[in-house]
Amino acid sequence: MDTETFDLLRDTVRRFVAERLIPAEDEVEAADAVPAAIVQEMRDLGLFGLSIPESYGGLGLSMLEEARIIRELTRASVVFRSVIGTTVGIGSQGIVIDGTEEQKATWLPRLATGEAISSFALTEPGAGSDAASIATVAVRDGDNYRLRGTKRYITNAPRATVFTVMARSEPDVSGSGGISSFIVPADTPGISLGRPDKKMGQRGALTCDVIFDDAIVPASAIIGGVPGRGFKTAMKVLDRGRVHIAGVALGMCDRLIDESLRYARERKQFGQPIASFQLIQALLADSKTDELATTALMEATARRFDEGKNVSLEAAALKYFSSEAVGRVADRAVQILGGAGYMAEYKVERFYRDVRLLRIYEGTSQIQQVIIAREMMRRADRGEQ
Ligand code: COS
Repeated sequence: MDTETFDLLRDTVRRFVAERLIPAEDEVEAADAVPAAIVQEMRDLGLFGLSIPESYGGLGLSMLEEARIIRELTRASVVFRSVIGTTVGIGSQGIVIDGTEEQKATWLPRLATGEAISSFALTEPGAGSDAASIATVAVRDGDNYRLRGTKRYITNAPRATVFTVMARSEPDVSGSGGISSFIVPADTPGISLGRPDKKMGQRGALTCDVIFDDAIVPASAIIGGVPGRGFKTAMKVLDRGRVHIAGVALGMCDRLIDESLRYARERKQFGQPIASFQLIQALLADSKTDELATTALMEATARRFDEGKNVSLEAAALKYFSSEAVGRVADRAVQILGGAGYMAEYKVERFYRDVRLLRIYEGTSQIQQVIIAREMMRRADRGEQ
């Protein structure tokens, strides 16, 4: 996208955040739902199509552009981002990266407009960090597969039109090689949803179980058309998703730092604004340093992704660093606001709870550490840095 058009998009999102989303945050928290009118406005702005190629009706943003737009959006409650998050990210990107031409033509134009909403179904009751241990099966039945199993904590499942579902299709192949990714319309008979999950934070972001009880899908629903490649598709999707998450972390950092600074300049103790005290300044300075370091890392990793280079290590490091950094920033924000930081009406309390998930979803911090170290060793084996 040329700079001028991108700046226009960024300004539009910035205005939408300030005028529409931030004022609606309390309503979303109280109702545990994003108003339908806001979801529609997100459609109208083209936000569902950020990452879908232009040839399929999306905005076709680069990774760097997408991360920057997500950063703008998540200055408002991260829950608004979650409405578009799976369609922009993990729910659609399997089709974008590895889908057949027919799969792309069928799904991407509808996802780009937000007419269809996609959701990524990998995690299960018995499989989280160990993604290759999934037990959901896809049993071959003529030209079809029958899906059986339960997926857990599936973001946007209650509003999804389509799931990308990782299931074990090759009974003779153990581990990751026996897994395929399927494109499964949500209205397929045999699919049911569990009760909405009650969460620590991110109220209004919808998650629940998705149960497959002999849901029948055609063999042509396998992403890329070749069975046994689903785990790799999922890993590629997650590599990319981790750069997107850094954009989320940064938007939240920006807001928390704004709130911290504003409060520190207004609040007076001992006859002066608390911002004039060096111990408060140290908290502010550490948060700003975390934000700047995350920005540098995110921009470098997104550029590397856009150059077509492998980012498994870099994206894991970025996700690890950014999610831990925003956790520190949120903790300091509560500390700077003191008693007010603990009170719901000052909003920082909500950010503190919401931000906790970033260190867990799309791979825990500990899994990112594992990926970083393994990739370091692989690169050393190949004589690379
Ligand atoms: N891109 C492309 N291919 C990848 C890949 C990536 N990022 N990561 C792994 N693969 C490939 C490997 O190259 C290997 O291929 P071969 O069999 O041809 O050699 C295959 O996939 C299996 O990889 P690996 O042996 O590393 O699999 P593991 O079971 O050891 O994977 C980790 C371990 C931790 C990397 C994986 O389970 C993981 O990412 N877990 C976290 C999952 C997660 O983020 N869950 C969050 C919920 S989903 S929102």
